[in-house]
Amino acid sequence: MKKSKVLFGILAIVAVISLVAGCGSSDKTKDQPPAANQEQAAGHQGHSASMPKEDPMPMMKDLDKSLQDVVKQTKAGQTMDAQKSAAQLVSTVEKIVPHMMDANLKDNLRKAAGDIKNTVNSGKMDLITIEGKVKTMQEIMKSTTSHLQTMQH
Ligand SMILES: [Cu+2]
Repeated sequence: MKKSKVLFGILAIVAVISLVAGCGSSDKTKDQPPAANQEQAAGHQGHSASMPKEDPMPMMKDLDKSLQDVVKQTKAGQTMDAQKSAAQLVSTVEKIVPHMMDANLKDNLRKAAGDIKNTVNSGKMDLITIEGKVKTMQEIMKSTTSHLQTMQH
């Protein structure tokens, strides 16, 4: 009588343990990933979850400043400074691009900045050439700003 009760108890415990272990492991893998995705999407409406959580608008101002610097420094014949500003221009573009959802616009913005950088680095920077490329860049920046304004940050 006493012996069979103990045996039943052990069997019951083993059954419960294996049930819990089985359920527990499958629940974990099912529940976690969607929760993480949801958190990332919040606060970045209209944007894909892969975008950085920063506001690209201040970066557009940085971009404009670098562009003005390139023109100023080219006019003053400060080649080294103009090259630094052009490098800054390209790196700011790379920070803005992940926030853009228009592939053509991304491409144009990258090309315009790269074009300015290459011209400044070639050492053959005359003001008329630079100013022409800066004008192109400014047009693309206008489109970029209005494109970014269609999204919430
Ligand atoms: Cu964004």
